[in-house]
Amino acid sequence: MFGFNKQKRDSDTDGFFRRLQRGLKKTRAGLFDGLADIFSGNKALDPEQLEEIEARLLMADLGMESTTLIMDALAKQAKRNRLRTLDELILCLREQMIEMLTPIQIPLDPAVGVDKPFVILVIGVNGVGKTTTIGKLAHYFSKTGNNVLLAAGDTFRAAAIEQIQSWGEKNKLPVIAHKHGSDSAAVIFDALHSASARNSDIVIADTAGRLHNKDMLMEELKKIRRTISKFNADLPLEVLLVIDAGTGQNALSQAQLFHQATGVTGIALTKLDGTARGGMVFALAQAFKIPVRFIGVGEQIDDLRPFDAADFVDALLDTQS
Ligand SMILES: Nc1nc2c(ncn2[C@@H]2O[C@H](COP(=O)(O)OP(=O)(O)OP(=O)(O)O)[C@@H](O)[C@H]2O)c(=O)[nH]1
Ligand SMILES: [Mg+2]
Repeated sequence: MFGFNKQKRDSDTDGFFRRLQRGLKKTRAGLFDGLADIFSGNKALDPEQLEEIEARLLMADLGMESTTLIMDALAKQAKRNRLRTLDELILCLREQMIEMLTPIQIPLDPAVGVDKPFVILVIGVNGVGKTTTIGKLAHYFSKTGNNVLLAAGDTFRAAAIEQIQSWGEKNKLPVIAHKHGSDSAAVIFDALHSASARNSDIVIADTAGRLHNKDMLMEELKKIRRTISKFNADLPLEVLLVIDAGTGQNALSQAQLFHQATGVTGIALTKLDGTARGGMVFALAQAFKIPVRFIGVGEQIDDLRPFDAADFVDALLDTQS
């Protein structure tokens, strides 16, 4: 609609952006469908009309804190008689939303540590896309010249080992695996040894999906973390929490409980090509300030990109083409 950011995209990125835009369609519809009727074109929105927008932001999972911040900005604009059209509203939302998400746009940089390898421990509830994200991450980091090794740390779910091995084959990368049912921490310890021997740059470790409210499983994650420190307390470690973007407000309790158990350092948002609930990113950003490192918009090896606040907001608001 507005054409921001357009010049910086090539056709590949453009395809990615379109999928993101389609994935966020439902959220966008919830925010804007039928909203044009409340604008008169020459008068700014009144407090009652602003309430309608507030309700829509809350419905779109933005959470109370983000919604309040946005509504404060909108109220200021309305006072200056600037909120007279839907386009003016969208411009104001765009500015506010980008401002909110920019602090969590911190790319994952595996070159930060002195010691090697850089370890990425991938955690999250069942079925959110952990193993698929690992396949995509392996591709992403190999492409930029890193030696990547994978650890089949999900020893629990049937066929989980075969699944990560198949991503290893696709990426032509080694996968360290033990038997089904064996100790997950031991697999990861073994992978770290192997990575040292091979001089690998990055180890990406899978873990079994677990419910965030099951104490025993969360204890296992703590044990994995301790094992990594035992191997070398100075290893740079990213604890990457994978969240399904279709989740809505439950994402907040997932983030909270995983963060309590393991100290999450980054988030990967998956399935943004499906029927995503984009508003929850704002709620997450306000509540935890944990960087969103990557977003996934599909099941293929190349369907992962670093998170970009402006792109995300433009896809959500349709302020791009
Ligand atoms: N559309 C879409 N599907 C995805 C995406 N990421 C993962 N999936 C699909 O989601 C399903 C679950 O993905 P997995 O990677 O196995 O998820 P997981 O978190 O490892 O699952 P568990 O190990 O069982 O906990 C698979 O069918 C994936 O293909 C994505 O970004 N978009
Ligand atoms: Mg898995």
